[in-house]
Amino acid sequence: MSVSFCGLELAHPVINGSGTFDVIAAERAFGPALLADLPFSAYVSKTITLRPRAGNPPPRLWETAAGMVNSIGLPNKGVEAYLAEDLPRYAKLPVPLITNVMGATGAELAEVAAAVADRPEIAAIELNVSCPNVATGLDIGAVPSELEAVVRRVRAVTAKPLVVKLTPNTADVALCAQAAEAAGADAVSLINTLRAVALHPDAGGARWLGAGQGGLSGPAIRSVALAQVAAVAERVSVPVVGMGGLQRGAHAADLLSAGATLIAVGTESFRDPGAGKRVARELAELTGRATHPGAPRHP
Ligand code: RRO
Repeated sequence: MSVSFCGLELAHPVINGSGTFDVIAAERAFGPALLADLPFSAYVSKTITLRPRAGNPPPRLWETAAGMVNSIGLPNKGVEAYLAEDLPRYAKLPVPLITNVMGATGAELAEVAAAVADRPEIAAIELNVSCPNVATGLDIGAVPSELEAVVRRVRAVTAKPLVVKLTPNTADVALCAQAAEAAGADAVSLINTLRAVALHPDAGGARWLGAGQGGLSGPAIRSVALAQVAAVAERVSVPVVGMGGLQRGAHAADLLSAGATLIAVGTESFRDPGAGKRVARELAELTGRATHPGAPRHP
């Protein structure tokens, strides 16, 4: 099941979605054995920005029938404290570290990327381009020409493998993927959460989330993820990291057959912190079985 990805040799194709599995908190809760036996073949840390951010006002979560809406608002300690406090802990992980960064403009993103660019503990950088452009209200990654310019700026400041985490909130995600590739991305990852609103259960249409809107994740978005991953994989030659609502090995196999090289477990890790390990095991069993003619494909 080992897999090559952007020059990294990974033990299996299952990683985590940024912001959905906090290894520092997990070590506190479950002990150091968890880190030695990490469920993921690479670890993606949660989004960091240039300066510290408090995040959005509460409430920040809403559970839906088949998923959840979050508006966490990227609370983080900023890149300087990330490098000083978190990086030494992540460096002890037995797998490569992918650092996820975000900025409101190309200049800001390039500044964060440059700050992490020469740290040997970091194997790759993932760019989160789901930050809203204050002028248009659209995500900065939603418009292919704007995305291309942003990725070019970041490409210029780092030789590390660059993964662009595409936004699904766009007219044509494959065009965005092509723009990222043209600007020098080494890989793309998708899907981030789908823009969503939750209403207060008993306040006549008032919005529930403190920030007014958020992003939908979980099983509800699995079919959208499958469609977007397939559309992107058909149009780019860089590797694709597929994610969105997967819960089982069979769902991971679907994303791989849609053209993904790696898959990421996200919301399912909140329900089952062992989900990464389970999905990797189920996927290995399925792949093994699939080599025998007549084996059932999806349980
Ligand atoms: O922090 C968040 O609210 C957040 C981010 Br940065 C993201 O990329 N996706 C998401 O669903 N929430």
